[in-house]
Amino acid sequence: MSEATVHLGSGKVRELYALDDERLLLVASDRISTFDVVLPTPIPDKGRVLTGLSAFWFARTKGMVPNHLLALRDDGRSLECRRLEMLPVEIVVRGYLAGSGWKDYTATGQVCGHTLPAGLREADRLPEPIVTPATKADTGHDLNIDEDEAARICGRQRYAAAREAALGLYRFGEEHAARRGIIVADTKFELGVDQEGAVVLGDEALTPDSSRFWPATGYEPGRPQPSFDKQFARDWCEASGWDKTAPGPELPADVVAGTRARYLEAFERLTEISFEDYLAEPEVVLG
Ligand code: Q0Z
Repeated sequence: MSEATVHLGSGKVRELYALDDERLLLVASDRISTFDVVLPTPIPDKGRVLTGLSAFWFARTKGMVPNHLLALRDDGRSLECRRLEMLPVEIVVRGYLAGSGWKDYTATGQVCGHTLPAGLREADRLPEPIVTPATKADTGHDLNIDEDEAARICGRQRYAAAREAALGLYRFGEEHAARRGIIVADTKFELGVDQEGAVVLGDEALTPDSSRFWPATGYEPGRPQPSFDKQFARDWCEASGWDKTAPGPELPADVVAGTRARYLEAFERLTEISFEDYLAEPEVVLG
């Protein structure tokens, strides 16, 4: 990294730097968060898996929705990006009923203003994907809002463009993943606007950290589904008796190895590229 690189901010597991007035550098660490807490033990190569997957999706969807990717660095964990004016709402697309969507549905029969059919079970596939925007609340937690509120916040035209982009991206990713045995239950997109006023996909896209990935094998609505990537770590944390407040527990080596293997498996199934080939030349995912 050049000396002029300015650190702009930290996410739970990522760092953001300014390269110049027009370009940012997004760096994915090997940190893992579970139950909303970053664990002290890294998962080797997790940041490379997420960066490679994002770059893979950016390359394959750029004809459908323009995105911020300028370059994938040789370290395999850093993306050079166009600087955008980010929309103040996150666009979540849900194809299955999980998490806060399931919770809201059990309480009200609705999710973010979408009235859903009666009788759905936890983890059921929805008749069609729904868009459920959210704002960053002061607590750092996301606050679900309805689409009308999102349209007021973003401007109607901008919101309409962002929601169509997000729906198209989700349908593409969900179908691609399903053919490779991974259910994308839901996913969060962060979109922005470029200098020409076009809506552009930013941040990371269709990664295990921005999505719920479930193994298609063993999928059974009516109960919570295991996470494709984090389930070993979650199970170990649950069994350890940890009270889920910071700091989290150190993970034992076998749990680290099992979790790393699941991330690599997600990468290889979705990209059909060996992770070894990615490490040798990250740009293979752009082809
Ligand atoms: C992304 C974030 C991270 C902390 C701002 N292309 C872009 N243009 C303008 N802003 C952003 C992007 Cl990606 C942007 N974030 C999220 C990422 C660390 C915060 F790695 N914030």
